[in-house]
Amino acid sequence: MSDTVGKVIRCRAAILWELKSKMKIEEIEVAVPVKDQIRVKIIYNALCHSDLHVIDGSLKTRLPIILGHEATGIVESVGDEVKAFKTGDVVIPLYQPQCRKCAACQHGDTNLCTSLSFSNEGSHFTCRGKQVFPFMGLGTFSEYAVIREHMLVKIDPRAPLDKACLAGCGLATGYGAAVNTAQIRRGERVAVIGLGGVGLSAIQGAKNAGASAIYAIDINSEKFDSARKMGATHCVNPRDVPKDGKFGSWFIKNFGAVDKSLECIGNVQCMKDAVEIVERGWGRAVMVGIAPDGATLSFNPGHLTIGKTITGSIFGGWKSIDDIPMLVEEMRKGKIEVDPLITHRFDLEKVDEAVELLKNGKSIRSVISLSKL
Ligand code: PAD
Ligand code: ZN
Repeated sequence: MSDTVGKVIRCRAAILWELKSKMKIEEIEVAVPVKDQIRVKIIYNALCHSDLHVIDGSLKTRLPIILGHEATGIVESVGDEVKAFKTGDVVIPLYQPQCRKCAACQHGDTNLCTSLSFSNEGSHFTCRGKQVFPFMGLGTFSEYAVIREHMLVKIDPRAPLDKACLAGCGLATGYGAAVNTAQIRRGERVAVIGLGGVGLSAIQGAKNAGASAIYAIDINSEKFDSARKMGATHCVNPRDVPKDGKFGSWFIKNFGAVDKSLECIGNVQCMKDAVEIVERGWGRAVMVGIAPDGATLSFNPGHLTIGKTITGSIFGGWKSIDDIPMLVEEMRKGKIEVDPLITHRFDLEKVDEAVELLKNGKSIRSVISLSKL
């Protein structure tokens, strides 16, 4: 790698120039890292529904943009203020940073580090003279990306990089929402609504936490096999509810209320259902899915009066730099399963095929290969 240090790198990246369009594979320039910046050679990046939210315009960002935030890579070179990383380190980029200095980092109950300033930052990517923005400060659908030191974590170099990338978002988000945010305890009854990479990881978290019943809920019954593999005990399709019925009351009548529910779609109606189906007195409904910009959630405040808790989390509530290496370790030892989540693999040229599959409910995670190891 040494022949690239100190020089601008020209490499391939997938650029979204306009909303609701295909990404284009382009040659871009990636700047030399300065100060606390680190240039990372990206090896794998899995596609998440949050990337789709940008493409379809429901999550507003600047354009043109390089998407991608669920990646593994290898440090190529570092800026002069970087202390904890060196060339060759194996890393996961983190859209949820951990600076260790801000009030949130020093608080035990949250992972929402406030050093998150990527929306105000410029870009290290250019294409044909134009700045191209990195999604959430990362932009890892590129062979190289420049990332700040507190948005990167070292992992065990023995970890399989094509699987460990899922710890950069989907797996960590769902699993953590179950164990950290929902705080699922042994013997509890749990419902997970939405069975993508995030929901299936929530199911695995519930299973490993010792849940006694796990209801996997999705309008796409093709997801039920994967849900059972991850630990679901019952699979429920809301399309089976009689035309004149409401999902919440139908669910309670058939299965009873649950201790914990997790919404893993970003659909406001499903969020209401999640509130509806938890136990009065102690039930906890966790919102994980990201609703479209401008959406509002309304529900009968009586749900709160009778003691239900409604909450949510970003990145599964993990303190990213402290916790992600531990998750990767659990994956390496087989205590956390990843294989059932990876349904497809593509080269960067085929990234739009991965988008179509995810949009149409035909895939869980597609892992895209970028630079060669
Ligand atoms: P995905 O597209 O793989 O899965 C979504 C699932 O929901 C699919 O299986 C759909 O069939 C199902 N679904 C859609 N509509 C309904 C409905 N009305 N009723 C029941 N099921 C339905 O997405 P994903 O798992 O990659 O991501 C899920 C959400 O989580 C998405 O909104 C994403 O942006 C969000 C997310 N949040 C965080 C966070 O930190 N909070 C992190 C990563 C992703
Ligand atoms: Zn994601």
